[in-house]
Amino acid sequence: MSTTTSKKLNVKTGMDTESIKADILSHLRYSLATDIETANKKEFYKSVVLSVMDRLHDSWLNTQKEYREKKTKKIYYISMEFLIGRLLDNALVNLNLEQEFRDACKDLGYDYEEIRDIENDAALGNGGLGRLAACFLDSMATLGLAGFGYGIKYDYGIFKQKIHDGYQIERPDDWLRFGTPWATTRPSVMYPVRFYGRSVPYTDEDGHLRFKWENTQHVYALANDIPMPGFRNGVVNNLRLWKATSPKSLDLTSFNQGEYINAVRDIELHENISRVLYPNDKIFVGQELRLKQEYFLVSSTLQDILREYKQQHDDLRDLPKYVAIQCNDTHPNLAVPDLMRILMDEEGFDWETSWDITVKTLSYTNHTVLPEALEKWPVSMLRNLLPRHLQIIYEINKRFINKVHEHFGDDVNRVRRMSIISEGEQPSVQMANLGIVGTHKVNGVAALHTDLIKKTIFRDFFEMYPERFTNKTNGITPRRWLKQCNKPLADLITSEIGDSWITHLSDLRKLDDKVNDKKFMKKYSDIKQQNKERLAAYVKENYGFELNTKAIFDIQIKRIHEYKRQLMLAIYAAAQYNYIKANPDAPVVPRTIIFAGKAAPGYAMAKMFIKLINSISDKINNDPDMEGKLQCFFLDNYSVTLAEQLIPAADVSEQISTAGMEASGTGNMKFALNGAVTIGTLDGANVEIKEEVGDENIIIFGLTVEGVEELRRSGYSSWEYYNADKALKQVIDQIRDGFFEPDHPSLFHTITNSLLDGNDYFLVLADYPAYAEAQKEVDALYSKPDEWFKVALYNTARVGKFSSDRTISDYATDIWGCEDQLNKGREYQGS
Ligand code: CRA
Repeated sequence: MSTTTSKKLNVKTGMDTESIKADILSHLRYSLATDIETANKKEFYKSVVLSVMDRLHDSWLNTQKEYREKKTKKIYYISMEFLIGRLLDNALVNLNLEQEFRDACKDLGYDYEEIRDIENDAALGNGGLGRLAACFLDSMATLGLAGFGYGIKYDYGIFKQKIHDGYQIERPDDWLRFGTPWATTRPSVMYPVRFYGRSVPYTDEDGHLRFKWENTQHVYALANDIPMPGFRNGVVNNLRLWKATSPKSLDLTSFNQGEYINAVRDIELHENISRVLYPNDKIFVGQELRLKQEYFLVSSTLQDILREYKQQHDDLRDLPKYVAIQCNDTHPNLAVPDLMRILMDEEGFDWETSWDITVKTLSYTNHTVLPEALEKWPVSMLRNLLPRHLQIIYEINKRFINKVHEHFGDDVNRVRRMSIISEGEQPSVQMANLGIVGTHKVNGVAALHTDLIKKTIFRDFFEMYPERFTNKTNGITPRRWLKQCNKPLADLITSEIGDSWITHLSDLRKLDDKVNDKKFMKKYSDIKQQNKERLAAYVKENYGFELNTKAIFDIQIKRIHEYKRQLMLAIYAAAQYNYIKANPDAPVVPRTIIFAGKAAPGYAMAKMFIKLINSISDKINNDPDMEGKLQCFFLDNYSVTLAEQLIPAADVSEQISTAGMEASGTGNMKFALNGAVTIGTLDGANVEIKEEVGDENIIIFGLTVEGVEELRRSGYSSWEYYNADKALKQVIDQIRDGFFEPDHPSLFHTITNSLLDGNDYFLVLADYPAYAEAQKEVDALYSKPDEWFKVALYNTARVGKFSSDRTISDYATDIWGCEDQLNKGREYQGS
């Protein structure tokens, strides 16, 4: 290498402000053909990111090289969703270059925050499941695991939510309109993904019956890579997102002009596969395009994994030794028949060998017990789209049913329940059953949830394969969810106990001792106040609404769903309104209730909840009697970026699902870490949060899982609860009679009908009295600020267990067989 090139290379990777400035200017000129005088903010942002990328590329390449040379076991996390949000802050935190980039921007005449805010969220997910995948990528890189994400590069992420006249309106999320500088397209990494055709039998040279999948049509999957840096450890892993493109060579010579135009137009059809993320959270809608997306992801990913593998290893029988594949929910579970197909049809292995490799390589995570979420693909659809896979699934099922007979004897009902193919009017493939049979580990996402799947939806399977089931309680990355989103708190903590907590979150326990340190506690509470004011400024600027920063900030942010019971908090808000109206002179602890969340576009009831919340909010916020006492506000277009603003400002975290329905929750962990007090049911990971923070530091109310069962068994009647609680009855009557929507008094009948005549499946009325009592506890505690902030600090100090670093270490040890990688000293140990 000549000295001039190496000098140039050095400039590109310099870690000081001056070389960063030089690179930003150079990218403006040589990558974007503009200059500092004429560039707009978007262009400036782009050249900032390109300069960050320059500083990632060496580590990115070196990390991959090291994995190759050392033949490190690789972990592939396949997911239809990666809700990664913005990447700039995250990259700079992990590279330890925040200050340098801040200064560089400033010197060049830009405010870093303004530039950061140019970035669109990469919102390639619906909620918890997708955000979990993003936290896992951060943790895998930080722990130095060779962990790779595989997903789809949707042109449109989760829709943008607008509120018009109180109603949700969906708008396309055109996040790639100006491209994204984070993704590198790799023309050399492209695979055909086949569909349709038929399975053709033939006899091979050894006289064995084999099958070929013929007459298929195909699209191409093109790799786009996004770097995933670990926290200050030089590791950069990869998130590979596939984009659908049409077949390379259309033979245009044979076309007349009309055919030519049509052929070009068909390109659109092929590319539709990666066009848009399905916006449904926990509801299975059996659309063919979605099935195509799932197979598109699985097929391209397996081809990529096996190509890589073959470059380094000779014998596919060793696959499970060097490769672990985690399926995020059942969405990628076609990996079971597809890996079988490749091993048998393309690699020539027999069934038993292929099965052994497949089961040992794959594992699957279950994220919900809600029956309507479980994927069941119609056999007819599979037969058309993936005939060879369907044939393999039938064979898997046949062999499995034989085993069930061996294990349980002739128990027809059990066989019916366990069959991968459900018979009936529309026979379908139960993707969860396929996942349990075809993988070596199935995990739930919180202790309670794992117990539940063993006892309920997967009970038969648990009895047959108890060793397959394991719990891996979810976690969140402390880099994004404390260090980045709550810098003042992160800095305070670091100044007291050092910064080892960033990668060893349990070290926050050292803060336990600070509860009696008045000076520290003053700073801790001041930071909460500061964060509330920061949020208030944002709301003022964007909505013209003034939040009362002296009030309790009581926040519920998550997808809108009946089981999450946003309705219960809305009823509480209305009941408070009524109370204040009736008792104008009574002292009240001021409260500001904040909601945010999207409803699936086809989920009418959830959309009605949004309208109701907005109607109640209007009533409250426009009544002068509420001033200084009560506010209620729905923030539109909930996103990762909005969560980063809301969570640090919360006093109260609402985690109020019907017990047994929220598999884990991860927002609950983020709030607790940032010092909000949880009001919640004994559901999902709330149970474990309570164990960690202590009973006195969390406000638990309502029915337990057993209580719910018992109540349903003994005959629940929501009318009884309605008649028994005056305040509750008053609110329900108001909702029903048009008090909140006088121009359209019957608007909310679907809601009140479901609560009363529909007998309130989610037990809102049953839990309401206990909830209202719990809210009184919140008021009482908040009235004693010293007590309140002690409780808050115990939350911050004691939720170390919920670091996704811990979750990933558990996966590495119990599922992926790569615990040796955890101890390679690649971890940041604190400065
Ligand atoms: N909606 C669960 O409901 C859980 C996440 C991540 C969910 C949450 O309680 O925290 O997964 N389930 O494990 C899901 O998506 C398909 O099921 C979720 O995000």
